[in-house]
Amino acid sequence: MSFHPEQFIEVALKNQVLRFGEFTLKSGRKSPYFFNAGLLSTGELLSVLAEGYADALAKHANQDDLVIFGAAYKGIPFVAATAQALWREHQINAEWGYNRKEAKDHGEGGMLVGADLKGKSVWVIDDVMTAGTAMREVIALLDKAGASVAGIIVALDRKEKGQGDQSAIQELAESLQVPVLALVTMDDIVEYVAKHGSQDELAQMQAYRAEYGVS
Ligand code: OMP
Repeated sequence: MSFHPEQFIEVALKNQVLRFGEFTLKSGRKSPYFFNAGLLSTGELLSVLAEGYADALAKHANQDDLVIFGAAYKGIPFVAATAQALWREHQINAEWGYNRKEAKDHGEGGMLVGADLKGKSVWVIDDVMTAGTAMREVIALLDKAGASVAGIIVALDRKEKGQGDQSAIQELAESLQVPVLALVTMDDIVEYVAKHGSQDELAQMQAYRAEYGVS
């Protein structure tokens, strides 16, 4: 299956990756839905996601010297699978790497694994963007490693306010002056719920979007 937002939402719901209910987010916001990318835990689901990232990168990234980076922990399998999908589906031989959360003090040591990032311009792959806090930490980490950001790609853009009135994605795209892409957005999910969900779910999603979302 090639990547299609509506089909992906359907598969995500079937596998409990996407759930409706009451969830407290990292930002403290109380959300009527949650996307748990950790449950993309079969070969098929991981392949669908990785091919989605790879298609978007093949379309939007500079394919010469492409370097992709996954932030620990969830970004690690995603970046590895995406590097494979880029090669298999697009014959793009990207370098890839990731960080450790704890520095290794023996062997090769350090916080970074894989591609040497120093002086490189790197695409960051992550699961979800809400207020952008996690992504800002990744950017600081890359900065410390002497790398710059070429672009950012996430599976889900919740299209929520970041530090100001713009969405976190808009803020990052503006401050870094790089493309920030998403495979699926909150609007795709609302559209899906309007077609296939209950009135109650739709009302809760719309109320949440009115409070924290941006148009
Ligand atoms: P921000 O740092 O606020 O952008 O939140 C992004 C992070 O929140 C993700 O990397 C996840 O760890 C987590 N998250 C989800 O996984 N799924 C969601 O639907 C919402 C969140 C969240 O807590 O906002």
